[in-house]
Amino acid sequence: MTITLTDYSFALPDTVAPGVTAIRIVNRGEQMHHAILARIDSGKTMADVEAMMAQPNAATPGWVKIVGGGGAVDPGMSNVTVSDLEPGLYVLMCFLQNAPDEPPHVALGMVHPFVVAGERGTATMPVASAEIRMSDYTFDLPTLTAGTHAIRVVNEGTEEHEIAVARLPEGMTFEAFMAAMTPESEPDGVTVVGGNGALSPGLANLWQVDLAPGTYAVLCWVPSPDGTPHVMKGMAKPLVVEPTAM
Ligand SMILES: [Cu+2]
Repeated sequence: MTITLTDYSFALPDTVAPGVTAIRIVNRGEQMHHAILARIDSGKTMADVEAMMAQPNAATPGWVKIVGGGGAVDPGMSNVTVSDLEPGLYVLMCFLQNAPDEPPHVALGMVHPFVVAGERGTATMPVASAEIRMSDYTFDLPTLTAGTHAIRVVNEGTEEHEIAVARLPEGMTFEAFMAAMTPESEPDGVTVVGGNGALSPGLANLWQVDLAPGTYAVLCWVPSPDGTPHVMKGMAKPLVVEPTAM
C-alpha cells in the first residue's frame, strides 16, 4: 500500500485488503509530513471522526485506536511500516504544522479515510531484527549497525507514543540538536527520515528502514494530557548507528 503525501492531502486506494500490509508513505509535498493511522471502531463514522477533530485538545476517545502509520519524513523521502490490518474503517492524519501560529495539517485537509475489507491477504509479518520499546516517557533503544532493519516498535506506556527519527549531520551532537530544534523545524543539515507513527498503549508495529551510519535523534512528539509534547518530558534519545564491519 503506497500513500502519497502532498501539501495538504493524502492519495491512496479507497479500499485495502485485510492482513499484514507494508505501508509506504512518500512525501511529494514541500513540507514535512507524517501519516498517523487510526482505526475507528465499528458503529462510528467519519462524522464522528470530524466531531472529534473539532476538539483537538481532547483525549483520544476509546473508539479510536492509534495503530501506527508512517513517522515524519522530509520532502522527497519515504518510509515503510508493516501493520496487520483488521477489517474496518481507518483514517490517516497529519498533525504537523508549519509554524506555531499556523493550523495543523489535519485542519488543512490532511485527514483521509479508507476501508479495510475483502479477503485477507496471505503475507506474514516479517521477523523483527531489533526492538524499540516506548514508555512514559522514554525509549529503550537497540544497538544498530548500518543497513536494513525490521524494527519492532512496541508501546509499553499508558499514553500514546511514536518514534520520529532524525539523522544529524556529521559533527552535530545530540545535545546541540536538542538545543536547536523546534516542533516545526529542524536545524540545518538534519534529515527527518521517518519512523513509526503513534501507537495506542499495548500496541506494536514494525518499522522497516535502511539506516546509514551516523547519529540519529529518536523523538516522541505526542502531546501529554497537559499539552506538553513528550519530547519535552524527556522522550528524546540519541541512536548511534555504527558502520558495518568490513
Ligand atoms: Cu510519547
